[in-house]
Amino acid sequence: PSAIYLKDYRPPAFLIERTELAFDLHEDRAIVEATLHLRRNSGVGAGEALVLHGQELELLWLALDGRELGEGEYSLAEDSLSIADVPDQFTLSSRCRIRPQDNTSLEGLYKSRTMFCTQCEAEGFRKITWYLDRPDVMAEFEVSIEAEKARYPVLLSNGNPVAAEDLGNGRHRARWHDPFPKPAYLFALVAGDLRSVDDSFTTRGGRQVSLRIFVEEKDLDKCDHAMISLKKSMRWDEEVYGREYDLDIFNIVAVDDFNMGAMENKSLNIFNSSCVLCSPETTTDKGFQTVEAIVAHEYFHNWSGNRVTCRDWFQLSLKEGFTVFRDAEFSADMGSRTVKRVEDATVMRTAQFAEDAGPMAHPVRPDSFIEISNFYTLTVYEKGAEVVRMIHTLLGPEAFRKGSDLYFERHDGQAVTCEDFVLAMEEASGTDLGQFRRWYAQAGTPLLSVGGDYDEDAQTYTLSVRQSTAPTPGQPEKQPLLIPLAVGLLGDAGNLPLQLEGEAPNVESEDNTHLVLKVTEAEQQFVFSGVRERPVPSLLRGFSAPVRLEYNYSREELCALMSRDDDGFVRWDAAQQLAISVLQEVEGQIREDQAARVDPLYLKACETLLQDTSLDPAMVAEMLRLPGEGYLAELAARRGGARVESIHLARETVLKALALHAEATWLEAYRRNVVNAPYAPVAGQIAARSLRNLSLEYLALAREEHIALARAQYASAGNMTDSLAALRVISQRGTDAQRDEALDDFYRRWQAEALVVNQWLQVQATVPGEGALARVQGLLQHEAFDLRNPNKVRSLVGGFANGNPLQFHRADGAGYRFHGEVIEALNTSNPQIAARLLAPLTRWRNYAAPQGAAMRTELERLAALPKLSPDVFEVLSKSLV
Ligand code: DPP
Ligand code: ZN
Repeated sequence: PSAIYLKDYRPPAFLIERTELAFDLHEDRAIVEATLHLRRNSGVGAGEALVLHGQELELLWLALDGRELGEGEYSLAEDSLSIADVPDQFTLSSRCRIRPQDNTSLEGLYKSRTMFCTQCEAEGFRKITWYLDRPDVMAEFEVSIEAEKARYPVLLSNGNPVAAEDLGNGRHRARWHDPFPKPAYLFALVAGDLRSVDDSFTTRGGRQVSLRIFVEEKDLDKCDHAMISLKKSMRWDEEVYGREYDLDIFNIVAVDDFNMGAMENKSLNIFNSSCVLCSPETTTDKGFQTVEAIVAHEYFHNWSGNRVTCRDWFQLSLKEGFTVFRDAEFSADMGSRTVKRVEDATVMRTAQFAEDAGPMAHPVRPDSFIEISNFYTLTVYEKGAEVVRMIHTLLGPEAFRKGSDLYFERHDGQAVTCEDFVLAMEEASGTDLGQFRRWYAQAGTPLLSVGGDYDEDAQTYTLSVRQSTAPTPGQPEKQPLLIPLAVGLLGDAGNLPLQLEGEAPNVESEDNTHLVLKVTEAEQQFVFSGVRERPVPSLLRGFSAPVRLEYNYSREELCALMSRDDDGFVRWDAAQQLAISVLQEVEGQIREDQAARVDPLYLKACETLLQDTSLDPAMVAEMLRLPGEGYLAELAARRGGARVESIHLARETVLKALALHAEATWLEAYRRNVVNAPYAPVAGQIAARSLRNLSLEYLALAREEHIALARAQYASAGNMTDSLAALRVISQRGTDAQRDEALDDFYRRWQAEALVVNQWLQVQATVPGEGALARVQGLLQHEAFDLRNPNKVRSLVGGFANGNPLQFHRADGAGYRFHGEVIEALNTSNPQIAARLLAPLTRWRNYAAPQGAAMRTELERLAALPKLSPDVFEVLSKSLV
């Protein structure tokens, strides 16, 4: 496999105006007839041959303008079909045989349980028929689907239904027409025995849109939340972005076997069932929030993705970064803005920064790739969203809205680039984003090192800021970025008014205590005047840029920020920094065989926080949740290599100290935060459950007797959030007998609910102790497990690698070997999932001996296997450089 480069982009030599597809679906084959109305793209590659993409297609027949082509008139190569001599305008018809029932890659047309469905992004359409499978070729689609009526009563595709016919022989046919020209990656087809929940939405412009969520009959009672979320999203996009829906139909289908979360196919969104089905009995609060966010995300793609799409796959963040930003703002408006921001910042700092620091590091707009499926990453999605958020911060909400209006208006119906987005933002706002553009091109996480200096006589406070970005693969030299650094200055009685020396009075925020500094140089100073007392700087407020920030805070200063700053993110971040400094200190003591001592200042600060009932319990929970072992390992990597055992011991020690120190307060928080109202996934209830269940975790650590609380909660829980939280505590902290009893009971109760069973698999993957690997290996054979189902693989195998650090990183390397063997199997059946599972092993450089070396050994073993998929090959080869 070889890399392709952004710099080699060329417009397509041919365009497709209309695409007619006829599917004939059978149990052992599907026959696909395609008629493509093609023409040369004027001015591009005159006289060039037509080259179509195709994979695993059995070509049965090919005709040009109705005349069948003989074997000498076209040439078939691996993954392409070329015809040398074609007119300027013509139709090309083909008939192919494909085998959906054997398609385990879950790209193209495949079977999930009893239904046919498709996943075409990014390059799955070429597994359906010969085509120009690139996003800058947009066609109007006419689709006919024929199938057995009894097994597949529902036949769906994009756009509007135009006909339904009974064919008399037990088969039937439906025809669909999508009036909006679209790239092939947005094509979708579904055939199955499905029921629907129906609703409707009237757009601001008066269009009546019929909304349907299609599921298997048994799941009909799990669609309400997705439907409510869809209607909220449609309204929100009208209100916040002025975007209305553009067809009379919007369909969602739930599918069990799905590589991604969901897919925004025009008017026929296909969802991983885990991202659409919800009920209080079977779904956690987190699950409800995920469904709301993903339904919104896919809906928002109708404008940011479908109406305006990407020119090429290097521009993926054009639609994904922008759409993640849109869904994050939507979620913030629907729930708690600060909690959402903290959650997103956590994902950035724990997972995206790790990606940026690893062998797969790439810019938000990558400049090369081997397999595009490997670039549906946290960098393209989440960092891409942070880049859009920074534009929003720099321009302000009104100018940003003008920019998005201009972008949608100017590029409606086009396939465009990240540059087009930035240009629209620049033009509409009159802001120069010249230097800012580097965020799209430069990989790696910038480091901001900040120092503060108070001059009491002059009453000035000077912030000295240095920025740097470490080299990443292929980018040894880095340039300074434009970084919006939101700051405040905390005084004894609250946040101080801010006045930058030599600047007009700060009127940006109502109370003048918040300012966005524009850091543009490698080194820069900002001087505040009229500062009457020595302040504690409140930095990177609201996580204003996706950077690492270093400031040498004392623990007292962190306590001050944590308890009194008026920025919720900074308060949370101060609690995290304090926890990290305590954890690192304890780890040092453990490594030097000293008695571990947890700083009482930290314990006291946490207890005070927990006692303050005026605070949002959700924020208190986030602040008292210790950073995970994976993140601590990532931090340790920069300090000489992570040692999993001492990190684990240190974290357990601090957890236990905090549990014991505040035991009575935890108990009080546990009792106080009980929810008596009927379950609803609303911010107030979610917050209470979150703090209550965190309290339960600490209590179980403080004293064995408190396991009884978990067992009582498990026995009486009326919703999955409380039930699963109790099950986790029992599994992690209870005796073997208690754990086995609870796990068995849970399975007996929920074995008919696949999504709940996935949670059960994940809980088992994280059970501590020597027996963990054998347990996980055993579960691979369990009736509830299926290697072909990505959700199950993620729950069990991903759950073990990411959620059981001590056992995954066993010193004998058996955890890695197990992991590698699963990847080996998936390399053949589902390369996308195989490549994704490699991520934990790619971090081998972060770990001290013996783990680091053993991880590398496993990667080398995999790299030597014959027949690696391009997906797996790319990750392995980049990781082993
Ligand atoms: N389905 C994926 C998403 O919505 C890819 N477009 O992000
Ligand atoms: Zn998306």
